[in-house]
Amino acid sequence: MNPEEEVQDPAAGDGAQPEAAQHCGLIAIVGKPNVGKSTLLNALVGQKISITSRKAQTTRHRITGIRTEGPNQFVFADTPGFQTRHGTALNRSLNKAVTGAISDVDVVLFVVEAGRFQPADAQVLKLLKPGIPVLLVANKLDTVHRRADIAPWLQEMQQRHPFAEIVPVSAKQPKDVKRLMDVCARYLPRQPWWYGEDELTDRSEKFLAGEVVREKLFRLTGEELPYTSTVVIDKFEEEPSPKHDRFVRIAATIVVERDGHKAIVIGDKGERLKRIGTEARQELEKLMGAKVFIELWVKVRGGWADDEARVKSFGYE
Ligand SMILES: Nc1nc2c(ncn2[C@@H]2O[C@H](COP(=O)(O)OP(=O)(O)OP(=O)(O)O)[C@@H](O)[C@H]2O)c(=O)[nH]1
Ligand SMILES: [Mg+2]
Repeated sequence: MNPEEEVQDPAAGDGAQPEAAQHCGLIAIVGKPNVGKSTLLNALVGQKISITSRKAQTTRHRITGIRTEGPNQFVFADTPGFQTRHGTALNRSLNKAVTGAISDVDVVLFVVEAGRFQPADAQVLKLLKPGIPVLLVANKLDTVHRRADIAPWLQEMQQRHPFAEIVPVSAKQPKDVKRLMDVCARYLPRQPWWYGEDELTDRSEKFLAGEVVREKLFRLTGEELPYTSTVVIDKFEEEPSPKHDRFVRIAATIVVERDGHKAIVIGDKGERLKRIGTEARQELEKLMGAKVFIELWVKVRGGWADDEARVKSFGYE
């Protein structure tokens, strides 16, 4: 078989691809907090892998999301928003995840909000290594009401840095995401795939469980709760069940910094904590195809985000 023919036909992807025709590459997604990196990762992978919220510092680890289509295997690395303000142990860990993810990649998606380029964006741009192509992804295009305003800004961006390409998108618009995928495909070297065709992430179900609880925590508390809260999974056990194909028992602790924060998380008569648990359970049941039982606790650990040992013990590298 002529491998070139395979490459020409991305729709021919549901069977095995001959190794000689396979393309595979690593694509880092970086940017300042809250620009929509994780929303984009999920859209590119076609499934929710990485949690998202309106709060900054939602992503706290490098998270791999994989998409295999036709001859192409895209290995995306979502990263935390780069922190420029406070040098806490947690922030240092977040930034380490960013700097660790940008070397040895085939292409970088540098995500900014369309029409905006701020000092925090410039700091991220400075981290990028010469020699690796950078695509400027101008996200949240749907929030730009006067499209005419965007043209001069795009020109300004082209002058700022020799971006390989500039791709304006809305992560919430499937046709934009498809267009971005097609651009990314051009940067995948020809080499055998690194992951199985059906693999979506390198993260365990236990890790995802902690992330989903943290997402519900962030979404249901909003601005009231500072970002210095985290979730630790104490138990993640698959148990035999006569009624269900899979039954998973999870216990998790939400760690906050102050008694006042604990009260916010628990809510009136425990209502909020209950809702966090219910929403997390429903989402995890779908994600894992299992019946899930989840038990949540709240613990106060003052100053944990600035305590190197504690930050490590809570699973941050
Ligand atoms: N209107 C609009 N909102 C978006 C778009 N992409 C992301 N968002 C929203 O922006 C917020 C932040 O999205 P995330 O994907 O969590 O952003 P992030 O860059 O991963 O944030 P951190 O992990 O905290 O650095 C969420 O409320 C998203 O729903 C978009 O294209 N348009
Ligand atoms: Mg994120």
